Amino acid sequence: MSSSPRVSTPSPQAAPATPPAVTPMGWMHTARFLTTAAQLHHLPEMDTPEIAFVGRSNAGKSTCINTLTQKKQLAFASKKPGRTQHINLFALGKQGITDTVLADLPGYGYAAVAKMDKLRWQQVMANYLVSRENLTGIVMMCDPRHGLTELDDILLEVIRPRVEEGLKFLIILTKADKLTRAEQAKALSIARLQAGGGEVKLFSALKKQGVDEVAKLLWDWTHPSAGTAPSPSPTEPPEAEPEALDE
Ligand SMILES: Nc1nc2c(ncn2[C@@H]2O[C@H](COP(=O)(O)OP(=O)(O)OP(=O)(O)O)[C@@H](O)[C@H]2O)c(=O)[nH]1
Ligand SMILES: [Mg+2]
Repeated sequence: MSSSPRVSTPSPQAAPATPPAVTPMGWMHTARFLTTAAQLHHLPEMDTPEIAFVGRSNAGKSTCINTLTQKKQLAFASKKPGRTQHINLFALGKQGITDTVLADLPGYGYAAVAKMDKLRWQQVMANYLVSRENLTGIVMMCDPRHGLTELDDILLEVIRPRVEEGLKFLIILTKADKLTRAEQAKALSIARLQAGGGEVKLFSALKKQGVDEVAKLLWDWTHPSAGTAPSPSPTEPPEAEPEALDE
């Protein structure tokens, strides 16, 4: 990968203590498009922490990024599965200084994709997850109505050694608005058993459920020296009106 461009940004550890005015949500709102790549060697090498969003096609990865960052068009979201076909990187950080990168990955398990393309993509993703040096955390998006699928389990196996070495891991149960409270509680306890000690959170882009909590967790992952961000207040009103989602 020596031919790849190296994007050099200050290490967050070396940064001065974060001013208290920066909240995880404020930090999320600094998101901007960084680059897109169809293949691994086209990704810029970076030394900033990177968090990858992975999961089945249509699980809600791109919508989750748009909801967290409050930018409706940042990542391409669509009713049609297979919408995201490249690795798309987004930069986070105040004053234009990138301190974290979010990676929106194409989904897997989309039946209409040709077999060879599927295999090629699985290989690209496995290579990315195993070899991306600045990868700090993985967010696995899972529609709790389908549960963790065989491909999710394969991915969990691929990343297990890195998780054991300290890579952060979160399962987000998406589209929680589709479940009753009892179903949400059940889905949460099942996923916790499968997460092998990783975190699990319920999330709804429609109801803005779990948004503050996920933002805070990602902040804590990537700013270990800044201390834990204050927990979001449960009474805090949602930052935006619910939008119409069609799935
Ligand atoms: N009801 C509801 N629908 C959602 C939610 N999140 C996403 N969706 C819908 O689910 C569909 C797929 O969302 P995407 O964000 O494009 O899914 P993706 O995981 O990025 O899909 P690929 O790019 O194909 O891998 C869209 O129609 C979204 O509107 C949610 O929290 N609630
Ligand atoms: Mg997508």
